[in-house]
Amino acid sequence: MFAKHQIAFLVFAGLTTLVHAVPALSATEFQNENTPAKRQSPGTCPAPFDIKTTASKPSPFNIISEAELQELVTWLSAPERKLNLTDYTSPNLSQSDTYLAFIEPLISNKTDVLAYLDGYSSAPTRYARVVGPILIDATTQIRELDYIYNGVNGARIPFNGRYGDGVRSKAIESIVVKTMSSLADITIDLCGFAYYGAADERTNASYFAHSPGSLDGSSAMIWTPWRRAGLAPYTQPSDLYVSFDVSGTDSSLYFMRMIVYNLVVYTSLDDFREAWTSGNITKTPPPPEGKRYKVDNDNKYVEYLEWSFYTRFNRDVGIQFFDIKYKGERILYELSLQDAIAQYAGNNRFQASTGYNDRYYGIGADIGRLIPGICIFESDIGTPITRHTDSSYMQSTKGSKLVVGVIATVGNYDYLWDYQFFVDGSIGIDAHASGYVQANYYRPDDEGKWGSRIQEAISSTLHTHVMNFKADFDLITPENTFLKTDIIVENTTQPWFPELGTFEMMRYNFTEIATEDDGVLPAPANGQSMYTVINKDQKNKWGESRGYRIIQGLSNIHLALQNSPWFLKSAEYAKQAFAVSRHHDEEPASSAAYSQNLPHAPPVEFWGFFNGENLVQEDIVAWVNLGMHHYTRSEDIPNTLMTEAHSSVIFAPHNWGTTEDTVDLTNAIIYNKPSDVSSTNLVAPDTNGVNASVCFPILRQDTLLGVFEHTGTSKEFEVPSAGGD
Ligand SMILES: *[C@@H]1O[C@H](CO)[C@@H](O)[C@H](O)[C@H]1NC(C)=O
Ligand SMILES: *[C@@H]1O[C@H](CO)[C@@H](O)[C@H](O)[C@H]1NC(C)=O
Ligand SMILES: *[C@@H]1O[C@H](CO)[C@@H](O)[C@H](O)[C@H]1NC(C)=O
Ligand SMILES: *[C@@H]1O[C@H](CO)[C@@H](O)[C@H](O)[C@H]1NC(C)=O
Ligand SMILES: *[C@@H]1O[C@H](CO)[C@@H](O)[C@H](O)[C@H]1NC(C)=O
Ligand SMILES: *[C@@H]1O[C@H](CO)[C@@H](O)[C@H](O)[C@H]1NC(C)=O
Ligand SMILES: *[C@@H]1O[C@H](CO)[C@@H](O)[C@H](O)[C@H]1NC(C)=O
Ligand SMILES: *[C@@H]1O[C@H](CO)[C@@H](O)[C@H](O)[C@H]1NC(C)=O
Ligand SMILES: [Cu+2]
Repeated sequence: MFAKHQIAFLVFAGLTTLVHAVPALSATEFQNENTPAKRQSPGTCPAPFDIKTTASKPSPFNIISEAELQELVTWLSAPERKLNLTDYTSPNLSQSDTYLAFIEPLISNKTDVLAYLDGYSSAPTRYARVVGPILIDATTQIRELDYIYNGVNGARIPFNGRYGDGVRSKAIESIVVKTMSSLADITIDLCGFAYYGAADERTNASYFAHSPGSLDGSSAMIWTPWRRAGLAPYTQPSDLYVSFDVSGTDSSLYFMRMIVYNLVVYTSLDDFREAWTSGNITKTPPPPEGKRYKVDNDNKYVEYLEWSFYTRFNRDVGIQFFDIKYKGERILYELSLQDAIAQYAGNNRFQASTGYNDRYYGIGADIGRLIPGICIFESDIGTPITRHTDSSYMQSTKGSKLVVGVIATVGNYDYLWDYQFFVDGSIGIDAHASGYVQANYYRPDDEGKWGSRIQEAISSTLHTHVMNFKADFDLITPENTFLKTDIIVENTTQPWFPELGTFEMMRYNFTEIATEDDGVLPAPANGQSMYTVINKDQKNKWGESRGYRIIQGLSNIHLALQNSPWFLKSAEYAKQAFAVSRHHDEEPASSAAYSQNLPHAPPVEFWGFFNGENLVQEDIVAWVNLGMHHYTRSEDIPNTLMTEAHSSVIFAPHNWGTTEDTVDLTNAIIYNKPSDVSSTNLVAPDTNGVNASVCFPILRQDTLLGVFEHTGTSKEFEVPSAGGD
């Protein structure tokens, strides 16, 4: 059995957010009316048609019905269970009560699920998390759910480490109101807001309790960062932080521990007031106007992408991009593939010495030979760019991108490169490869060292693909700087944590790549370095250097071999993750077509670009590799699969500007909660000019949950229908 006060909270492990000043919606407000959405379309676009299939076995993952869970609540609440449960719907529910807060089906052990799925066992016994098994009959028992918790406390969550639910918030709110209302005159002066309680109409500040609010459960001490209240207070911070001791169940014992304003610690209300009265507090600037998640209803801010660029076609490398601009400002002068190489391995004359420079064969020349080569289309990115649900509104920005797709067939391989221009100012490159592996004669004495056996007498061959890209950033002007931002860990102290002494804290540490001597860079271990190109002479509104970040994606590999005779000097661009050099007209490309048969004396020796030149606020070029180590397998027959043969990189704005400078909110929508939830009137959602598709009639339960669509690559959106049923 669980100890008193534990039962309800165990299940919340991992959820700790505590939001104040935003009353939680009750579940019933979201309950749908069990009316299935109509599939018949009144308009012109065809209704989606469901194609039916049946799983070979009933799911072992969705095993307990709503009705059964309700039955379980009734069973748990019976006096014979001796749980002394207070009804969780009681208006007088207090944090010292024992109550059911959460029940869910327990995921079955994998051992049992596999035994069932693989056919040698019946369906796993069904359990509910909190209590189980759920069969309500004479054999039903309660067991402590402890086998999944190997921490020092097992399944027992100390009260001070409990989940912050509404009942807990209510208890904490008392000391917060008492403290903050007594400081209202000071907070109005320093921060322009005051707090008298969530429901008090004079209140125009909000706070939340930071997490974690306890370290080991022996006490609970929270920090409350203070913000201006409003639709999205996350971007309305102030410099005021107040800490409270909220240990234990008796809220009358809670007390204010510390106030920190402008980095000065005050340990009592009197100290804080005295400093303020004597003019000994340096006032910090008020919070900025935050527009990030706000949609201007009057202006119906809807635009299509703001990108512009030139393309060029080239025999060696195919499509190249020049003068890429976003909102009229130049981001890249050039973005282009330099070469696509493949290095093979083996112990025979042919495989060991194979090293292809596809630029030699002509990546451009091979575009469109077998497949229509280029296509440009707009596509959904599969996720929203932003999304957030609050109690009073719900917003989302549909993620769209323009894709310039390039497919080249070079010999045994097809390459597919997607250049993508996102609605948020990001540029992505995705590379895929498919085709025939260059197979080897199968010899048992090779012991599989260079590939697996894939046919009676055929072995596949280990090889590496590397695709080098030139990214000549010209952020507004050509003079840019390459900045490495490391996340480093230090032991530190902070005056407001006297109880901790020294503790580990991470921070940024900046290093400019000063000269070409440092221009060859590894892939950051654990992603703990960020690479950005910045323009130190172009500051954004907040004085930060405007920049773009180079973010590694999938499989950003380079050649494993550094000294192979077959790529000795001809593929130096493919021997590190990143490189940054000074632009010179004499150094337009990292590779050359005629390198193929001159690996010891290639026309272009990439490392020759790196000769100590200054890189700070110069015209710099970043060289980035995509690729795949091809661990060949039987599935490569007949053709390599693009699902796995996939590599990517993203260039994303980094302090490029404020949201209104950078993000194209074309597809932003916001739904506001109706003031009267029980109203039968549909409140038309603010869709920022984008109306819902006629294929998805808006029903009453969609007042907060809605869908929208837009079509084509133009600014035209589908005409809405009235919807409803
Ligand atoms: C809730 O508390 C109030 C005031 O203490 C009391 O009058 C009321 O009967 C209580 N309600 C329940 C359901 O216990
Ligand atoms: C049962 O719960 C009530 C309400 O929280 C509490 O006052 C009472 O002490 C509890 N009884 C026992 C035996 O724990
Ligand atoms: C899952 O496996 C663990 C370890 O064998 C066992 O202790 C536990 O009872 C199993 N849980 C269920 C629900 O069968
Ligand atoms: C908050 O209310 C106070 C008066 O109580 C007022 O002086 C202040 O300007 C208000 N702040 C904001 C941001 O509306
Ligand atoms: C003002 O604050 C400083 C630092 O907190 C302190 O040293 C000084 O004594 C204070 N002066 C007055 C007049 O309170
Ligand atoms: C911080 O100090 C602890 C205790 O001396 C030590 O074990 C740890 O390695 C230090 N961490 C760093 C990042 O120096
Ligand atoms: C932080 O950056 C500076 C300047 O680049 C460098 O000298 C120093 O070694 C870095 N510190 C750490 C801990 O990496
Ligand atoms: C969206 O629907 C509203 C209400 O039906 C209509 O007035 C408006 O013109 C529509 N907007 C577009 C872009 O079709
Ligand atoms: Cu391959």
